[in-house]
Amino acid sequence: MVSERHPRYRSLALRNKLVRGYEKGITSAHGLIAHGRGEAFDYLLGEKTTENALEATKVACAYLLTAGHPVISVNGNTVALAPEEIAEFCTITGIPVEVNLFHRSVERITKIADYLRACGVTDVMTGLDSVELAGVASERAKVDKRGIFAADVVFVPLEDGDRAQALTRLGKVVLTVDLNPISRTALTSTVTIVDEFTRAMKNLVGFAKRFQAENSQYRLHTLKATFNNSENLKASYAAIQRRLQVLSLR
Ligand code: PTJ
Repeated sequence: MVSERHPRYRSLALRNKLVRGYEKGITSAHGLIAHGRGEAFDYLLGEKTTENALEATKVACAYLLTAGHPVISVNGNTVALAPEEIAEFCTITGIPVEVNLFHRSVERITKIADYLRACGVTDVMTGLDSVELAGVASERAKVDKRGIFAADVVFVPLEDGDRAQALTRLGKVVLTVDLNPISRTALTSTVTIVDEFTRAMKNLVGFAKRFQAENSQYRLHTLKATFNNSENLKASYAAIQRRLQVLSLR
């Protein structure tokens, strides 16, 4: 156990979640490495949610709440990091989850689906009855007929660039969370939330509650219509630049 007084408590606690996920057979060994890449970018961003990330989260929420057939695609990292937040978001919005893995195995898919159900997610698709997406050179091409295949809006946090591109080519709205603002996923998605996944999920839950209380379709459509992903990404590059500049002048 890590003491809450440790200056790196939050970061160490997230690592523990992933290691526990790995021990349970939920997270892949590769997922631990992927988290390290994310951490490096989070350091550069100051380990806090930027204004532009919050704006992107708001817009992603607007897309999910106004979609005809939305779906949340989860993997071994996202489920280990924020199962309660995923469950809360699904309960509030009624949006289903699809387990879709890069390092795909039926054993891991089953473990993740069971774990999500135990955490309170009622509608979990496994993609075991799958169809293949064209143009994806990985196991992530195998998607559920009722889920990602049929969806108009897909929320795919911690995605690989190949499939983000393929989903966009298929005309789907792609929403992602990625701490690396220059990844192919970040560059090709409709909305890229450059933020740490657990922080982004908490904010997404907050916005879903607020928007449902407001009940304004006009506000949601305006948020979508006025958002520009490349401008938002530029704000992330600027945030990193500013932070390095401040540090270099100390
Ligand atoms: O569970 P599986 O088999 O589906 O595998 C999941 C991983 C994440 C291993 C797989 O999708 C993968 O290899 O992803 P990539 O291509 O490494 O991309 C993951 C992206 O997420 C990278 O750009 C990381 O910087 C970013 N990332 C990692 N951890 C976080 C993150 N972004 C936000 N929050 C994090 N906690």
